[in-house]
Amino acid sequence: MTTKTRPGNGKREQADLDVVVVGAGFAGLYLLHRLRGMGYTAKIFESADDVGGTWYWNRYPGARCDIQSIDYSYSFDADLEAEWQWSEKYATQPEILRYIQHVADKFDLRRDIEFSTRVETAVWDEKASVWRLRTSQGDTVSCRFYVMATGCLSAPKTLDIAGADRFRGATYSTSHWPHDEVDFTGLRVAVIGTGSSGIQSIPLIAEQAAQLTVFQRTPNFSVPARNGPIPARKLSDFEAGREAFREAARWSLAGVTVPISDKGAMQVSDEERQARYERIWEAGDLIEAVTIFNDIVANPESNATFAEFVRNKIRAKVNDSDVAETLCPYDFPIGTKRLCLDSHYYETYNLPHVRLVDLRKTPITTITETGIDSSDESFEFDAIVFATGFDAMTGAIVAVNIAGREGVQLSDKWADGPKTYLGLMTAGFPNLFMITGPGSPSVLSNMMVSIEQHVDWICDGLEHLRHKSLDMIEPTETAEAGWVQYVNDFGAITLFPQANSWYMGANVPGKPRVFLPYVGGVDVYRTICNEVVDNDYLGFRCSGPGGSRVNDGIVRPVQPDVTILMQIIESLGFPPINEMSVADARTFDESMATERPPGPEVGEIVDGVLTGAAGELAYRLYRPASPGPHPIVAYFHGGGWVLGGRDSDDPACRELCAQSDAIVISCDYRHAPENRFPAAADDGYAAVQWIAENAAALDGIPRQLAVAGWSAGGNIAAVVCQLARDAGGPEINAQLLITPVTDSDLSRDSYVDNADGYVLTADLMRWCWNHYADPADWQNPKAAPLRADNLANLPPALVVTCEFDPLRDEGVAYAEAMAAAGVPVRHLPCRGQIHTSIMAVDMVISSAAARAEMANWLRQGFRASVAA
Ligand code: N01
Repeated sequence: MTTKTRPGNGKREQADLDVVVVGAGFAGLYLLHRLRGMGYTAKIFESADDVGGTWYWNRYPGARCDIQSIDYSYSFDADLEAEWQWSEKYATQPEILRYIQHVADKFDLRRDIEFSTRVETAVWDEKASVWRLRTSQGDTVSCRFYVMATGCLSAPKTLDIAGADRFRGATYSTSHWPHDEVDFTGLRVAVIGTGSSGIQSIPLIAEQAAQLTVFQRTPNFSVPARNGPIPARKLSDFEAGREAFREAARWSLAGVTVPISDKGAMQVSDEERQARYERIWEAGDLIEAVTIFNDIVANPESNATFAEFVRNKIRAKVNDSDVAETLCPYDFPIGTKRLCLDSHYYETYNLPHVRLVDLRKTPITTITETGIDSSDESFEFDAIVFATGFDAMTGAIVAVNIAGREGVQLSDKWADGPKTYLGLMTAGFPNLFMITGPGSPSVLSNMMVSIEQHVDWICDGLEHLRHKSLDMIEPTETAEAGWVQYVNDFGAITLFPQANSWYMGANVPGKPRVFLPYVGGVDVYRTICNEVVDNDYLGFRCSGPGGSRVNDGIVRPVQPDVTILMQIIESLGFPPINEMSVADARTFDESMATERPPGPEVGEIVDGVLTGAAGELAYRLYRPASPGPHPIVAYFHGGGWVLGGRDSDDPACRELCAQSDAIVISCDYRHAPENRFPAAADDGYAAVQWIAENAAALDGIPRQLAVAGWSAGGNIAAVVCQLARDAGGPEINAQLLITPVTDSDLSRDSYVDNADGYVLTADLMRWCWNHYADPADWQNPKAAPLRADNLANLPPALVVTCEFDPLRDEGVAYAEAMAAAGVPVRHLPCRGQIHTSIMAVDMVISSAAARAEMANWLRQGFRASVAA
């Protein structure tokens, strides 16, 4: 193929094609159709000799989709939808392939597909601003845009079993099954691998084989598919309004409309939990299985109940109890490896000619000319079936030698794990798109919905460029790093990272262990992708004859579970607290405290009364379960000196007690506006004096005393340390200041940047300050401890700040000022957290590590003070 120079543009070369697409599966075909419709010249290169992608190759017996047929089909063409009828709930591979072939025929797609041709190298030519490709046929072709539509599960994992090439009998791979029918009748057959492919094929191979031996390394969870006719309800929903049905799927969690529970598994009675599990066992739908409760893949306790339910089903189905136990998975949470859907898989092990070999007990030592040797037995076989899986999500992409700017190889850039922006593009590789790439919902969704969304997004992007006379688009490094972080953060608040799954790259030796897909759901993901566009392609740099521009930024800098918390709060539609009367604000604040998880158990909780600066004050004491005596932490609640109390911070105090192994005494203090400055500070100091004097009576360790507080409570804790220093006691070992108020300057950057939108607003802080103190007192170090002349000789401090908090900068300033005065200070900045999320025990998982660190710091501080 030749290259031409674009008329009227001496600088940029006219490419042979506007777009080259790799892969003629569902993604490539729809993309080709769209591109043609938009008037682009486009071609697909496909290594197979026909369309189909994964459904072309995976022809093993029993191969079916595990998403229901109606959902797993294109939505872009009403005629196509109307004319195609699926015959079963879960279509077989041949039927799906017929559907894809029908689509190729209907839209006359084959004429722009070069079959039996691989793209071997793709090199970005910076000067000409084109991609230069070389194919397995020796052709070269240039294109402006290059799209990898190569599928997530298309590159088979390299066989990592010794002697695999020695076997003289027939070998088969589920992922590259012969086109001619394979007949196992009368044969001794081995199957290695018990993932979805193994679990689907084993019952059918067993029907033919004289002997079937299954080599299992890791058992998997599988639920019955209950295949049959398309469920009547689903069919009628679909027929009643196809577009509405599709639109609902596009805005659903997994690209399939199933009811999503708003309850966690532990929030219902044992009977209801069991009943729900039984219901989904009958339903035969893997999306429903993991959404029957909203925390199956997030809460270990909930997960364990479902896992045990499935294990009991396995035990009930398999006659031999040892075999049943071998089939029971224990070493990963259910749902964190793709749940399998089967037809009579477990029952197959009741057949007399089927045997299960547990490779955990007797690993394969080698494959031989005639069979398989395990550590304690030699097996003879006529045929071996490898169902050993894929180099998922990245394998097919890096299989092409892709070189971006300055010749950087994509495989090198991704050596420590894939880095993408939105799973669609990667920095340094302009005009290279991936469909359902790593960092997008892809394999955690109905692929058809995700494919269509990506194709549409890419096509809209190309239109945008054309409209603006631009021809180059690429994510910025900042945007990409932010997205990679966000995808990891989302993975980290689930149980997925606990499994050695292909989602984690853990099935391929040497592959970096990184959570590959985006777990936040297709609905949230679609919102984000749209937001990027609406914000003028946030995170992208674009250039071309129409100019160049960079719109740098991070699309989701807040932790995913914090965002969910903020959305819940927003959805409640309450007016801002600072627009409420104090009485209403307190009622509201108290009502919020009743609707949350209680926090962990502690040894004992006792309410009592201590002596404040102007009378008695209530306190709540949390005692660890371990034998006393214990060090004591005097804790001051948040609430802007106006709101809050022992109840508001109760879960946080329980957790602090349980994790620090110290007594935590949550002390009341007089509230403003009834008792204005310095009442709260004076009460705080008096409370600490009282605690110090009564430490032994409280079964605390005398002189093992720390102060802690959150927000305005952090302000009181900081002030108490200064007062104690100046008054010569009591001795305080440590101060834990959690997002503390330390100053009255409301003009710092963090006040401006986070003035609104992160629950604690600048207006609310102003409301608190106004209630607490006269402006004349705002500079007083007893109100604004940062303003103290002397910050030396204060107790060692841990200052916790949150990224999206108006109080962030004053916390940082206080930490720096104390450090400059010689105080041992640790600053713990909490990325992606807001003022309230840091204390949301059992609601915000992403802040748990920070709280554990605070408790640990206290624990170590107490230990160090004992040693000293
Ligand atoms: O692959 P897998 P798969 N020695 O990786 C074992 C989709 N899919 O092709 O877990 C011994 O799940 C390996 O053991 P272990 C679906 O998303 C969908 O079955 O590594 N054993 C495991 O048991 C699915 O999740 C459908 O210890 C070895 C098995 O091989 C994904 O594709 C159908 C081994 C591989 O399981 C992948 O499924 C089919 C070794 N050296 C696939 N190496 C449907 O739509 C690997 N194993 C229904």
